[in-house]
Amino acid sequence: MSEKIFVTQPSLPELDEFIPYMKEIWENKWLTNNGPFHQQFEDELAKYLGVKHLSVFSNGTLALITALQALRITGEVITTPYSFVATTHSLWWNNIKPVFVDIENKYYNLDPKKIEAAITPQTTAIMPVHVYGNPCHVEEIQRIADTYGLRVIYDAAHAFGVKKNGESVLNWGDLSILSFHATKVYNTIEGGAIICQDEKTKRRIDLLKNFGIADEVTVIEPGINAKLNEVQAAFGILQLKHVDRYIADRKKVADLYAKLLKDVEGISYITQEEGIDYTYAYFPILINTEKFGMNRDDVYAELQKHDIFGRRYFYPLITDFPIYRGMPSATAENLPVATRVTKEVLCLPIYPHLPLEQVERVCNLLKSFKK
Ligand code: T4K
Repeated sequence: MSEKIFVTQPSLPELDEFIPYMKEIWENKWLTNNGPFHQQFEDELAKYLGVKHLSVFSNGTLALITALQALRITGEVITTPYSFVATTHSLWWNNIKPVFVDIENKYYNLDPKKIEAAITPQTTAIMPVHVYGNPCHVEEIQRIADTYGLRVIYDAAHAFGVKKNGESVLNWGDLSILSFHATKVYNTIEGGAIICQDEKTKRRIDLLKNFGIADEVTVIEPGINAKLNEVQAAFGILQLKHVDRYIADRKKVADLYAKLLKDVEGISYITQEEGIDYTYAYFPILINTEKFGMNRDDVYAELQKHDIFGRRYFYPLITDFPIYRGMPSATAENLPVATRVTKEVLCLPIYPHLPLEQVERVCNLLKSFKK
């Protein structure tokens, strides 16, 4: 048996590099609750990302839940069925009804042309996802939000470091959230952030992630505990020193996949628009059964026989899970593009230290399956 290759593997610095940070924490005896590393991390991360204000979190899901609380979102929120369940779960935890709108054909993001038809008097916000880190149609979404007086909260869990025309995509909308989970381009083991546009909103978010505590004797909100501890904040600072290399190495993997799979009939992949700085979070391919001669699930299973563990992100659709499938907007007729894409997508292994010979091996196997 060869070594198992998973869809991803965490990017890690050398262990020795982390020890001095740990020593400092041990000496400080300050482990959490807005400690010195936490503050330094927020400053350095905001600079790296090119955003004005951000608040780091213990994970992306709590960041999403808190983002909705920060803007006091209620009623209905328009969102996508083509994402990780955390997107919609964050609405559920806030007692908000998700209204599902289909995705477009090219990047599999929320289709702006279909948003207006889903707006009702109860709609208060749009929650699009930059799926795989490809930017949504941000200008059109903002135009709709402005016309109807809606808030926009981007689930940017996959969009660490992504830029459009030189500017961070995280600056679009009212708020954006990031995930720093182990499987992401940039990780703090677990972690996340909310990016906001002004200091006042940051103060509110900071209160909400710390039980709503304003001072020793004042609790002004029913906040939650979503703080990032000092060990992970320090790890985040260290990871920032390496992340450009992680992204450059991911690009090599993605470029090789693109080169080797370019002319394989029945396999397609996303190509970036001009002006996008992409960070290669995922390498999804779409398998057209008729043209390729084998369906996605068989390709997925065949690769596993060779110890290659791709993932069907995002299958099933969120709207296929029992908690959501009874909703009027969750029908396949309402979501034809998502219903097709979820059956065809397979995310191939991608991470900085994935040997390029393994990329070649995956591509050769795929070519050998073609009928
Ligand atoms: N919004 C969106 C759009 C998201 O995609 C996510 C998370 C969120 C919100 C919520 O953010 P967080 O609350 O998670 O910060 C993974 C991740 O757990 C999840 O963070 C991510 N999205 C989702 C797309 O993928 P699984 O269930 O696929 O993870 P798992 O454990 O199967 O890991 C995938 C592969 O990675 C494994 O086969 C092996 C490898 N792996 C994984 C871990 C955890 C390692 O090699 N080492 C590791 O430590 O959900």
